[in-house]
Amino acid sequence: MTSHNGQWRFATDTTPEGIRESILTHLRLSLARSPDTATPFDWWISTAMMCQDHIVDRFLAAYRTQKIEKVKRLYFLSLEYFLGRLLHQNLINLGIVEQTKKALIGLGLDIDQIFEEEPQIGLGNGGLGRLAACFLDSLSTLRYPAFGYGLHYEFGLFHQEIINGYQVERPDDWTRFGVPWEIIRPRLSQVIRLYGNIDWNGHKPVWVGGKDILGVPYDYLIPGYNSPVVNVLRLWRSKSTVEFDLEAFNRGGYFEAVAEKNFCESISKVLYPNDKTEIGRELRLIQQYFFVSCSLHDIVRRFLKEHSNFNDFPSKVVIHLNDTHPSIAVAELMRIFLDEHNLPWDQAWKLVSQSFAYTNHTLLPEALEKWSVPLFERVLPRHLLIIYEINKHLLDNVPIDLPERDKIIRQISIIEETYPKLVRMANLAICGSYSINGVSSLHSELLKKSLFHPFYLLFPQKFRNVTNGITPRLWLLASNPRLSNLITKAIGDDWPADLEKLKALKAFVSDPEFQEEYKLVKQANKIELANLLKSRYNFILDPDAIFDVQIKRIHEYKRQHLNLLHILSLYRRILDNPNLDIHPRVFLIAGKAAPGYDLAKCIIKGINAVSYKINNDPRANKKIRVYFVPNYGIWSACKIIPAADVSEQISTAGKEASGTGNMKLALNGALTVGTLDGANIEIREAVGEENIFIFGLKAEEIAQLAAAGYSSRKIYETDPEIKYLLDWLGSGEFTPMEPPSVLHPIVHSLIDGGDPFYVLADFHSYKETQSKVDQEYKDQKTWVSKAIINTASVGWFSSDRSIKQYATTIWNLSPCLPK
Ligand code: GL9
Repeated sequence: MTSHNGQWRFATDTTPEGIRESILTHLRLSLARSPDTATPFDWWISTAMMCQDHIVDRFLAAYRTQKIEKVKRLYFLSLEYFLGRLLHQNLINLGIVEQTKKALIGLGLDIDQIFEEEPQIGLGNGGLGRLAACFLDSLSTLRYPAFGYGLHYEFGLFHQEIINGYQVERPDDWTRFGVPWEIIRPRLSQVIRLYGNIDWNGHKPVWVGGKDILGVPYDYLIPGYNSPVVNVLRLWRSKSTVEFDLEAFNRGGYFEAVAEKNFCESISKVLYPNDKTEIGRELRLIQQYFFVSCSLHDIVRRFLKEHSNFNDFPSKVVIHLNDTHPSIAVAELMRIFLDEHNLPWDQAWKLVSQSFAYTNHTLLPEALEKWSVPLFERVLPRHLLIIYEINKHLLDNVPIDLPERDKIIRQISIIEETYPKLVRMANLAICGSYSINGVSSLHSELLKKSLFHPFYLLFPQKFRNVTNGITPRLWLLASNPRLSNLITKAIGDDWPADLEKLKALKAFVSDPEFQEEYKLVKQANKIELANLLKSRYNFILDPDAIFDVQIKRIHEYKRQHLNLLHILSLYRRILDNPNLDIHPRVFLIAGKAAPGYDLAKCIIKGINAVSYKINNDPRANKKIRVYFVPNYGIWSACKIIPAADVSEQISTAGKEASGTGNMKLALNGALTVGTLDGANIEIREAVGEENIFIFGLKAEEIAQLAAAGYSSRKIYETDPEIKYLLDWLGSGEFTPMEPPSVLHPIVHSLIDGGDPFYVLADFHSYKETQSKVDQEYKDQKTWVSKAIINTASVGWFSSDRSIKQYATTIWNLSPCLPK
């Protein structure tokens, strides 16, 4: 790359001929393959390497300027990054899709088939990890200097197979054939410590003994859309500091010799597939500490290369805690300042508490990590002392005259006085951060009112809201080319960089020609999905039916079983009245259940059992069909979302912090059936209440019902339809080859289990709303105009808007353009 009159020109050739040459060179020199023996996988690697060359050029320029200008950087700490596939997105962001397509055609290859060769990078569980990936895209797009930090899991999110209706998990060995995006930098490895003891050297505690672990950085370069800036996602992989205990081996102790290595490598071995509930406690704590410690040492190292004085730290470094998982960072940065750089406590605390910002992603209490003090003390003895000291300062500073002071002290304390005592990591994150935000306006309000209320009383100025967003580059431009082309034809091509430009589509809402084209796009997407699901799973989808989709992790609070009850009620009405006048509908449900979450797995079985029965019942299968699409992930989302007519966002109000699938579906013209929960509320404001189907109890009504005493058994006993449906589900009729008790856990949870997510309370409201959907779909003209209004109105939900809001209101970060 060269600088010419202040203009950077990239040396890499972006003509189809140049791209072709580069692909061929990589095939020959990097893979030692010739075109006549190359497999499609070889071609995809060569194409990715060509793409990477362009990215590297930009990265070097961007990083060089950041260094020279000593800019403030964002450091984003997240235990999850759900990246999916990168080739298509990277080519889009570099602006070389068409050239690459031509180059590949010249080589006799189809670009879409090459895209399909790429293994998914599934280092995340769901919304939280995908949000982190969208944020990386937006950070580079908006030219903000940033590093993402995380863990390089050897196994990502499990693959889901459905066998006899049950979820079966298979390991995700995603790196097996190599990853061309990775840049391994062993020279930048970090050594971190675990376990050991405290030596009281006079008054100064010294952490001695313990075990050293090596963290090796694997870098992913993240280009932005139409942007010269490339940022880095640095993922740490754990290794042993001593490769191999030769002495033990020579003594004949082979297993002893490799035991140490195995322990160290186990740290970054697997992504915990849990959604919310905590498991595998010690290893999980070590995972969190390992990646945080590696990252903070890397951050401090870089800071000291550019600055001489720690007083500048908060003005040059902002560290974002993506959920509670990395909050040990507050104690670790204190330890680095105190023990490794000998700063006094007050100065260290000032720097730390001005450098961290924290996003909370859920109100569900089981997701807020709490570690038992004995475990914590064993693994991180020095950090426990630091946390005690932080806690003492926190509690000492509660004003003497504060009403209910003792109660508030008990609630905000970082230590929960149970037996054994617990370290409350969320409390540590809040007290160590200058900013705390929720991810939708309802969620941020609920944080202040309930979960973090005592902190809000003490530090109201810390609390903010930043509603989530999605990157339009993936969730429209890459995944829905038909709609993208139609939009570009109507309003020009600058919407992917400024999604609010979609508002211009409002002029076309009543334009018959545009309506017709929009409808054809949806129809073509539905046919494509129908063909795909037919060839993969032998599913039969009538493209003229309503495609009704619920795609997300399987969880009681997301209420896939409410969807199931409604499907059963429709089935029953069809059996009672074969002439029932409803528009044909296909219910598509997809999602993974945490392997240890039995009820969620039972819900999957229930959906598959009902699906089998209905799809094979000629009395019903022309009107309704139900399919569970296996192995939901970014790939299937990109296929399903463009084809959806109805988006199910039916969580118990107050439980879904934001949701982001709701935004993806609305953007692609599906109408939402939803509760007033999470970002659904803001989506309703954006699209207007005529263009969304809202039902069910509101968050405060749920709270009132809970306080008044909710009896689901009473509903079951007094509501004949609900009684019929639950008895039917539990009758064994849907699982004829298995004991009738197979689906009892679902039925039991809804009756005597107390129905903790108010499924029965919302059933009738849901059912009535679904009839409205059916009625309204019959008027296609109105339906299409509502779909267009949805697409036109949700531009605000771009992750560019979220990131701009973070940068200006929380991080105080400026864009940095390479010179
Ligand atoms: C989540 C929330 O539950 C979602 O409502 C929210 O949209 C995302 C992103 O902010 O974060 N929190 C959380 O733990 N998950 C979320 O999806 N769970 C998973 O990612 C599996």
